[in-house]
Parts: sequence; structure tokens; C-alpha cells
Amino acid sequence: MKKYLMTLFCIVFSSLVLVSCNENDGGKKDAAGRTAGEAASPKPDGRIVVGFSQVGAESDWRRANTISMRDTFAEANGYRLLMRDAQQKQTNQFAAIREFVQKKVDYIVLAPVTETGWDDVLKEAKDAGIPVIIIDRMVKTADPSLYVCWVGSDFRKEGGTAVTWMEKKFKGKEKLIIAHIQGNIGSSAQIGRTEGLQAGVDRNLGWKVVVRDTGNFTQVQGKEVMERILSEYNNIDVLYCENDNMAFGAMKAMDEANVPYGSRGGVTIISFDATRGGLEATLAGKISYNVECNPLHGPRVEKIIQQLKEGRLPNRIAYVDEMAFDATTITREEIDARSY
Ligand code: GYE
Repeated sequence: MKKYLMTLFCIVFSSLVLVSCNENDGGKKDAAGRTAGEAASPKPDGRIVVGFSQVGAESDWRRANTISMRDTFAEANGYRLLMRDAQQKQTNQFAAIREFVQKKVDYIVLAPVTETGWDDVLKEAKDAGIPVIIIDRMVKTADPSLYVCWVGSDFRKEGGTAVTWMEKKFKGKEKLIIAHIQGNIGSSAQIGRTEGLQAGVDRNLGWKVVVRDTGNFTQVQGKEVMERILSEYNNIDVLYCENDNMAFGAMKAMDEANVPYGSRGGVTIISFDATRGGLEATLAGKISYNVECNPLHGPRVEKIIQQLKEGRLPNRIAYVDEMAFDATTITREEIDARSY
């Protein structure tokens, strides 16, 4: 009996030690020099104040992301959300972050338009003791401790998924003429999806990207870029389009120019995001392959904030799970299950 009690004591004691080792307490630094920061002091009304610098409202994906953040950080859930729409301009994001610092928000959430240029402004937030959480696209900073963590998609993997599908679909085809409409240059979503395609071009000798231009993730510019492409080329096999909204614009341009695409033959369209509209176009056979990108980051950010509140450091980098949809196999149920 005595032996049994001793063993039990040892197990309990060692697991307590393990737990306290796993959880970083607020003041301690981890390898990246991060701390969980001061536990947020609730404001007089008891709410946690979150400053959110959003990229803009350029796409359906972005709008779904905004709704997810608004729903999660609603007053009814004990939060006050200050959201600022940067209209795709980094300088507007600088101004928003400075405003949040001045207003002494408890947490800053940044969805950065591009990866670089953040060092100074994030240093200001750090000096003010406000933890910064990055979502969606990444930032590159010289000092890794300028933000606590990042959650978003593996954009390079998304590009790779699309390319694997292309390799299967066009196996044995000697020459493949590709037009490529990119997102905001310098954003992680653009960089990753472009790198994915480039890797495919590098290993498939017959693949030629004859035109590559940015449509900044918007429908209007997607259409403009496609009009320019059609004025120069009449032999495009594949349109690799870095989001659904630009694909909608491109399809409009092709409709107007009477250029066939999708299941009617002609141009094969590959798109990213797989929003409801994008999936409808996939089911209709207009977009042949649509790679999912999940915008529902609100609950993920809330989990991070809860961890920080408890003085724990969340994972430095967290990728979300994603899939892809093929026009020949997608079902109505899959679209109906989609909330955005
Ligand atoms: O694909 C696009 C949006 O960064 C993942 O930005 C995001 C991208 C998304 O405008 O539609």
C-alpha cells in the first residue's frame, strides 16, 4: 500500500512539473524572444479591446474574414473590436496600428497587405506592451519578437495542389500555354501561389507562362487584365488565377469576347479561395479546379487571446487545413455546407 502511494505521488508530482514546464509564464521569453505580455487589464466596462487592421474589402474571401472577426469579437462575447479597413494600403495600416497603440488596446491583430516594411510600427506596439497577432498573410521582421504568432494558410502548398492537378490533367500534352493573374504583389498569398506555379513550370518543360500580371485580387482588375491578355493571345490553355474574384472578372472578359472556357472547352481555369461564388462556378463547370483558402480566423484568434490571457504562449505558426474542388466531382452539398 505504502509503495502504491509513493508511486502515485511520484506520477502526480512529475506531471505537475511537466505542465509548468510546458506553459510559458507571462514574463519569460521563449527562443524567439517572445513573451505572453502583460495579462490584459480589462477596461472599465470589463471588455477586452482588440484593434484589428484589416487589408480591405477587395474580395469575397476578405469579406468573410471580416465577418468572422466581427462575429467573434462581438460585444455580446465580452469584446470591443476596433476594426480599420486599410483599403489595401500599407500606410493606412501603419496609421491604424499607431491609433491602436495610442488608444491602449489590449491586443492588436494585423492582416498585413504585404510581407515587408513592418519593423518600425510593430516595434512601437511592442514598446507599448501590446501583443500583436498576425493573421492571413505573413510578415517578415528582422526581430522575431515583434509579434507573438501567426495563423493562416500555407499558400505555397495551395499552389502546389493546383500544379499537381494540372500535371495529371495535362499529362502527355507537349505544350501548355499558361496565363497567370496574380494577387497583390508582395503579399504572402501571391508569393506562395506564384511560387507553387513556378515550381511546376520548372519541372514541366512544355509549360510556358506567356503572360503574368497582377489583378490585385479584385474582380474589376481581373477583368481588365484578362481583356489585355485576350487582345494579345488567342491560344491560352490554362488561366491560373490567384483568387475567385479575379476569375469572375476574367470570365466576364471571356464572355464578352466570346472565348470559350471550362467544360465548354477552350481555356481551363484554376482558381483559389473556393468561396461560395467560386464553388458555384466550379459546379457549373466554369472553373475547373478551385483550391480552398479558409478565411474563418475569428475563433482561431480568440483561442490565441485566451491563451495569452492565461499567460501561455500559443504556437508560433499555425496553418489551417484546406482542400480543393474539382468541377467533375464537386457536389451541391459541399457548396451548401459553406458559410461564406
Ligand atoms: O485569397 C484573396 C484575398 O490573403 C488569403 O486575399 C488572402 C487572399 C485571398 O483578397 O481573395
